[in-house]
Amino acid sequence: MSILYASNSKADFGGPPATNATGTYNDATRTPYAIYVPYNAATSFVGNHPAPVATITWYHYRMAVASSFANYTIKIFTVRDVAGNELALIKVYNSFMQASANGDTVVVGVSGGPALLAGATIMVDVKITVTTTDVSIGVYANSALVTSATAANTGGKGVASSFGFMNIGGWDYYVSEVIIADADTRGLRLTRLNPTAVGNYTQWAGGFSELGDDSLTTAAVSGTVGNRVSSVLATYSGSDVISSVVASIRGSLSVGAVGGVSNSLRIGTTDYDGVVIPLAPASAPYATEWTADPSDSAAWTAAKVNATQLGLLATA
Ligand SMILES: [Ca+2]
Repeated sequence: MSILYASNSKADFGGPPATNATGTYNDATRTPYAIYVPYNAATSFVGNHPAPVATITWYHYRMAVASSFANYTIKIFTVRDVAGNELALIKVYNSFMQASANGDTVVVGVSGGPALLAGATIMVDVKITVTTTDVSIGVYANSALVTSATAANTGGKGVASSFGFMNIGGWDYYVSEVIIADADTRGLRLTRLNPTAVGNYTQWAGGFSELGDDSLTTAAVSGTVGNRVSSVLATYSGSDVISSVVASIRGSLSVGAVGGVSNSLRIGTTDYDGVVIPLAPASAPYATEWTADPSDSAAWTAAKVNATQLGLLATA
C-alpha cells in the first residue's frame, strides 16, 4: 500500500465548498465534517494529486446521500490525467452508480449497486487503471464491485492525476474520508488528527494553528534549511487496526535557500524524517506514509499514535 494523499479538509477541494457537521453526513468520531456537494455544484480537488508509481490509482470516500437521486442521470465523480483529459467518470443512472471509461471513445458500463436514496451511506472505492492499451474504471460500493467499464487508449492518455466530485443536475450529497492510493483502498477508513498545540520545535514562523485551520491563506513558513516545527496532535480514541499514519500537507515555494520539506514524526526524543519532498511555486498536495511505527518498526497502536508529534523539516 502506498497512500498518495489523504484528506478531510475543505482546503483540498475547490470552491470552497460548504461543509456539514450534523446528522449522519460524516462519522464524527473520524472527521470534523463532511464536504457538501450541493445540487449543481462542480467542485474539484485543487491541483493534481501525487502520481501513482505505476498504472493504477484508487480513490476511497464515504458518500452520504441527502436526497434521493431517483430517475436522474447526472455526473458525480470525474478523474483526469495530468493534461486534464477526462479518464473516467461515475454517473448516477436511475438511482444507481454507472461507470464510464473515457479513452479513445466513451464506454458506458452497466449501472449497479445500492440505490442512492435519501439516507444511504456508502463506502465508495474507485479503481482507475490507465495503460497504453486501455483505460478502465471499477466502482466498488461497500467493497463489492457494482459497475465497471473499459475503453481503448491508443491516444495516449496518462495515468490519473486529479479528480473531482460534482453534481450537475443531481441532488445533495456529502463526501468525507478521502484517500488516494496506488493500491487497493477497500476497507480503509480515515481518521483525521489535527495539530492542536505547540510541539517540541518552533523554528518556523507560525505553527500548528496555521497548519490545521483548513485555510490556505495562512501557513507555517521557513526560510532556513534545517529548521523544524512540530505539533501535538488531537488524541486518537478509536479502536481500528491502524494500517498507517499519513502526514498530508499542502506546500509551496517562495524565494531563498529552502527547496523542499520533509514530513517528520517525533517519537520520544528522536525525529523520524520522511523523504524530501521538492516543492514548487504553486501550492500542491503531498503526503508521507508510515506503515509502521519508525521507532520500533512494529505496528501502530493508539497509544503509539498518541505519543507522536507531527512536524516539518525545511530542506535544501
Ligand atoms: Ca492555514
